[in-house]
Amino acid sequence: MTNTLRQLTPAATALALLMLIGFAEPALAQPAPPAATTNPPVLADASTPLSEGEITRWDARTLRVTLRHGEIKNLNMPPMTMVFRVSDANVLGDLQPGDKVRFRAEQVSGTYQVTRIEKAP
Ligand SMILES: [Cu+2]
Repeated sequence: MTNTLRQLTPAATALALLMLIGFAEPALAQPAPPAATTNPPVLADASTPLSEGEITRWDARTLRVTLRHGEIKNLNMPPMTMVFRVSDANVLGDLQPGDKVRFRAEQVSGTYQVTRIEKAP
């Protein structure tokens, strides 16, 4: 696609991008169930691997969870301890500090979010 765009005029490129955005939006919006708080975003589900970690802090009021995590391959992130956001307290369920977990983290509009987290077996 990059090669095709390069041959177009700037105006045509802009038009092509607008069309791409126009086509992409309904596809992104469609699979998201309105109130599904425990499900991860559909697009990331199949391809994004779970990472290992341990909850060190969880604040349901601010929706921030601190994880001591191993490598997060999809974010190209080495092991560290850091704070993630969650969209809803239900994402954590009854998990609490000290729990070893597996989780999926994504970068959502500039912030790191945990979109799925479960107790490690
Ligand atoms: Cu990190």
